[in-house]
Amino acid sequence: MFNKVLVANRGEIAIRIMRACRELGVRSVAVYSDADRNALFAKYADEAYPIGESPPTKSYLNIERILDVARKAECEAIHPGYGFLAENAAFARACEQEGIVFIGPSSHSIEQMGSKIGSKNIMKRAGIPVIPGFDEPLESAQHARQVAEEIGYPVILKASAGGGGMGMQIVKDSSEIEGAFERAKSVAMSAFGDATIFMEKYLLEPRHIEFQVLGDLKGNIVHLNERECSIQRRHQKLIEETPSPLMTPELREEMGRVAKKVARRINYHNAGTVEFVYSRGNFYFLEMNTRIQVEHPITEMTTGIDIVKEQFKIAAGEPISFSQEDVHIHGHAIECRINAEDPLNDFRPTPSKIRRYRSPGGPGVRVESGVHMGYEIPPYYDSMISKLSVWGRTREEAISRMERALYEYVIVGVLTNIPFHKAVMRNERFRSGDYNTHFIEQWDFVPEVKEIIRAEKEKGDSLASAFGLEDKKLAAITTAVAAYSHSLIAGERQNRGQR
Ligand code: MV4
Repeated sequence: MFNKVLVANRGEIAIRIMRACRELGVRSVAVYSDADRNALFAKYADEAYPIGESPPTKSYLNIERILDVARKAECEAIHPGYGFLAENAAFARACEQEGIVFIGPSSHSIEQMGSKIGSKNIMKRAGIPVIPGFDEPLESAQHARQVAEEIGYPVILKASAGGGGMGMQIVKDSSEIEGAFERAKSVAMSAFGDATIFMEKYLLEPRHIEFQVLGDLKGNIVHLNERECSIQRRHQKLIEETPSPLMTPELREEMGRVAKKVARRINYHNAGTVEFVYSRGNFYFLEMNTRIQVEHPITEMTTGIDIVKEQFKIAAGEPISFSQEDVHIHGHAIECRINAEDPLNDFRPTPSKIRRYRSPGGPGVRVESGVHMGYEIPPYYDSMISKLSVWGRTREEAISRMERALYEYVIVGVLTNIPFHKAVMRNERFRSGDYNTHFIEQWDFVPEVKEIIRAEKEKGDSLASAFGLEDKKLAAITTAVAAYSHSLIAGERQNRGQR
């Protein structure tokens, strides 16, 4: 096992990785930007080094600065977390060339899965079900029009260098195809520096099901079951759960087999996620994420496997210590991403200072967070405050436990999406398990969120209101003390004046 590992990330995932380090007896090294100089993760690490100014391009995306710290601190390995450089093949290659272990797959695997056209053609040739479409670059709007006629509307345009849905254009009929083609290309170029786009049949009522896989350096591959990730907004996941409400043992066995076939086809090692779209009884390979994912805790809660520690062990050359038969699902887990954003204002980010903070606890509750009381949420990075995950023996218990945990979550001073999560947990469609990726866009949630916020204020329907009450009393006392002391001072001045 490594002696010292550099964690090339920040916030909650940096702490999560450092927790695995601490349990494995591995020393952790943090790198932090100017905005994160007082952040919790930098304090948690055994060593912490500044790597530049707050904007990610000047810090967390600066490959040279990060490798420089790794050399100076004599780190044997680097864990990239997710986002930032986690799926950057050049970074993985730079680590390989430096003789520093990149805790993740080979740079070749990252490259292969980084091209959506490329990965789709690799999997198609391996007999893996892929979404019907035209899996070559679209040359012009005219070419797109002709291909769409062949595929049949609705179609979807996607960036080959993309992922996560950015720049996707759903096209309902031929009147929209030229505009959609131009928009898709310009977003692909601006977001990924590569304007290559392709086209697929748009699958109706899609559900986003992903399988966690682990591969070691000896070629062993296991999957750790699925996660349902269909509750997204503008391709930002908000709530994930496992097992998926749509899953049957037979379907899980079949999708799990295909997920392992995908990983094996590219000799994948370390943790990865095979994404599928499920639509009307069929599932299709979508893409493979070559990193640990935000939502990994719910898989850990239902399987008992520490995925981050497995990443360290695999990268250190150890074989996976369990077989597929050893992987069982126990109970049900749900994750809510707690973000500093305003659900009543189109989820716009609301970075500010946390004045009161108390995270929920009790049976079956796990909070991964990088914040603390008094923490100023910087505007430079994503708006995530924490991930609240709960476990229950059944889905119903997990939902009621999530409602209880959301009631307990105290974050005063920052507008968060907690009231939105409370509304989802009460939503009949969600509770039935019969939802798809259009769930949020098809639901007018604002009135329900407003009612929840009103009830919190008026009926104290959240622990935060108790703190708020205390704040009000505190404010009243402070005002009274201030008034009293002013009167004393005024009195003294008057006495002095009379003498
Ligand atoms: C699709 C799809 C339906 N049909 N492709 C691609 C990126 C991934 N994160 C989501 N993607 C999808 N690709 C075809 N041919 C549905 C999704 C999809 C989705 C699409 C629009 C809005 C939200 C979505 C959430 C999950 C999956």
